Amino acid sequence: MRREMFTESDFSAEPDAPAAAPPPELPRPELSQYERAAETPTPLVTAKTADKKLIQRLDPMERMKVAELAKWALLIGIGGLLMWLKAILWSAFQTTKASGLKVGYSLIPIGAILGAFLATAILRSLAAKKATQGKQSTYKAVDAIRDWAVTGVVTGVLATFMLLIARAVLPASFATERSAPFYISRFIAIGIAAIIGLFVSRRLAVRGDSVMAGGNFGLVQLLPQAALVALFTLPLEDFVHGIVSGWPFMTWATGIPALIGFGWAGSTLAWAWKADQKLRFLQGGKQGKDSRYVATGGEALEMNFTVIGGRESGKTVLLAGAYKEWQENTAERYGVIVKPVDITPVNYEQLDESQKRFYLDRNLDYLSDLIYTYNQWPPSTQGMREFKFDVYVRLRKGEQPTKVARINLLDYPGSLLVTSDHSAEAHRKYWNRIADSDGILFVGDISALRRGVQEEGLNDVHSAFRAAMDVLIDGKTDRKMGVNIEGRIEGNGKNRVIPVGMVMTKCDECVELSSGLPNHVQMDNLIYGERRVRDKNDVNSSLLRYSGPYGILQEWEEKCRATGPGFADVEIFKTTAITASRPANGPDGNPDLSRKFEMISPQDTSPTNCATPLLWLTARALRWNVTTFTELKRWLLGSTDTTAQRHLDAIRHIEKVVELWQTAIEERRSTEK
Ligand SMILES: Nc1nc2c(ncn2[C@@H]2O[C@H](COP(=O)(O)OP(=O)(O)OP(=O)(O)O)[C@@H](O)[C@H]2O)c(=O)[nH]1
Ligand SMILES: [Mg+2]
Repeated sequence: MRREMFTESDFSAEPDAPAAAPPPELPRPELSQYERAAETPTPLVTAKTADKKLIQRLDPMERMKVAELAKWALLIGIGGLLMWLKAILWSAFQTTKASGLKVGYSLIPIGAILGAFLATAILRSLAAKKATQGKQSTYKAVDAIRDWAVTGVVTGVLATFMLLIARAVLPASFATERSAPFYISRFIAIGIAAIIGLFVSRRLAVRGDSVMAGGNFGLVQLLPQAALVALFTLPLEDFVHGIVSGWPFMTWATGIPALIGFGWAGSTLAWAWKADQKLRFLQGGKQGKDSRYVATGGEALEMNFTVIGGRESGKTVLLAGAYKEWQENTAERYGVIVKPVDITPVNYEQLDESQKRFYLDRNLDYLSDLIYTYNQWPPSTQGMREFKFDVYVRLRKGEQPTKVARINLLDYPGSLLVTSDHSAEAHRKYWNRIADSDGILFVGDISALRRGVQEEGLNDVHSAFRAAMDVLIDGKTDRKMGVNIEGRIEGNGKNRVIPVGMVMTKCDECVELSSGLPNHVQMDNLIYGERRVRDKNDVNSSLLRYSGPYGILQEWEEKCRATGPGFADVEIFKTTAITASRPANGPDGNPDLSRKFEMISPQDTSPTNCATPLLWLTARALRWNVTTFTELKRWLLGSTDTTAQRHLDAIRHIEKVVELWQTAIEERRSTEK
């Protein structure tokens, strides 16, 4: 079935589709050797089971939750300090006659904060539809309070100064408490200050979409809002004044929590900022390039993924299968859209054959057509090539999808890992790339495992897996992989989590021939492999190590616990690029189970689960790589909607889609059969 070579004419001419012969009745395979092990395998310490403290330290999304609390603490601290300030001013003004009035001045900011709150609430409810037209408002309470506080403090400070100046220059009658000129002058002073206060808060709020701005509605809102703030400030000020002077201990009750709040918020921010700096360094800084990092804020995060697998393990076909699944829009239905970046130049037709070949090799459209329309396997990969995809997420119906990630995915000849006929330069490039990966897919060829072929390369592939683990965590390895692997300046060590997916390819070969259903027992037994007691010298050791791909994940998890982040973020995927297949015929002309399986016919050929590992990796790598504090100003003054929140929602959304998608595939498969 496999045709090593193909020519351009394969595409112009109609392919001669093989007649879809019904698969012959085959004897049930002898499965006893694969019967499921009685013992449950030793569970790994994964991101799901790891200590909560570890996760909090390493998961930027968890850090962000803590940081949001810090934002509250900061705001409450500022509020408390203002009240305290009032007490200090109170005693300072005790000696003067008009103490009540002056104390009132010291409360203007608090009155203005409450005034801004009421003004926004009233205007928003009056014109809510207009203000939020077309966009969902998801401002967080903490950001709204921050905006009111900014308006209130600026308004209060300005108004206080204006009133003090007015008192000095205007006739004494002005200062008579609760007289008409008193109210009018205060209204004017606070009104003007509120316009400036609102304007300042709008300018400070990143991208101008804070609660105060109200989108296009902003300018219209400014004047009535300022008038309302001025109107509300006086009674609210009196109200707070009443509380504070009625209960003098309130000054302490606000002062002490304010200081505690500031202290806690400060140290939390420093902790999170430091963790983010380390992450940022590991994302790109390690190789001296500072460009490939992202702080949450709507820009797509550029990530490097690398597939590690031996010769003919199914790396390229897996990608073509993933592309096919994306094309069929299974993902679009769930709001995740993957768009390959097409690098084909406009003058493609004028290129010579070898140049054309270069671009065709990098075109997933072409590779997937080859399999799904023309029933041919792609030729084995000759050189390193990078496929680029953009991942978009649409969180709500009718909304423009947001680009959340650019994925650079490296495909290369598997022979690079098992033979020495590649240049030292190719090896060097490859290992540097491993060191610079944000996520890894180990490829396990279930066909080779099923047929029990110890392909010459299997040990070399395992060595390559192990060398990659060393390089990712420690930045160096003692293994010679055809080249002395240069260490990075620093491995990810305990500071960054690298998600690893174990992708089992060619799972169509584990099938119950009589029913045509996938044989999961057989698959699982191949994935776990032989059981071995971990430490033969320790008779008490009941820990089991497995010889199959699961054993590799056990080693990765051990490595993560020894010198890495403390747990492994791993997942196993069972995939097939063709779903329906049958064993190749033996010399006697009958299907021979000890051989590789072949495609049946184009109309029956479709991938199953090929896209999920990549989507999973995208969600997980996004999760471990977003940073909050590289842009402190944005975090403090930006609205959560456009910055972190959108990114975080996207991560959760993709994670959910991976789950849904896998269930949908299972369901589709069971109804088809
Ligand atoms: N039955 C079955 N066979 C598959 C599947 N995927 C790949 N194969 C077989 O495995 C062969 C190798 O697949 P590739 O994707 O080219 O393998 P690769 O890992 O990219 O190999 P190199 O490029 O040489 O490193 C194909 O030619 C098929 O014969 C699958 O899903 N099912
Ligand atoms: Mg390949």
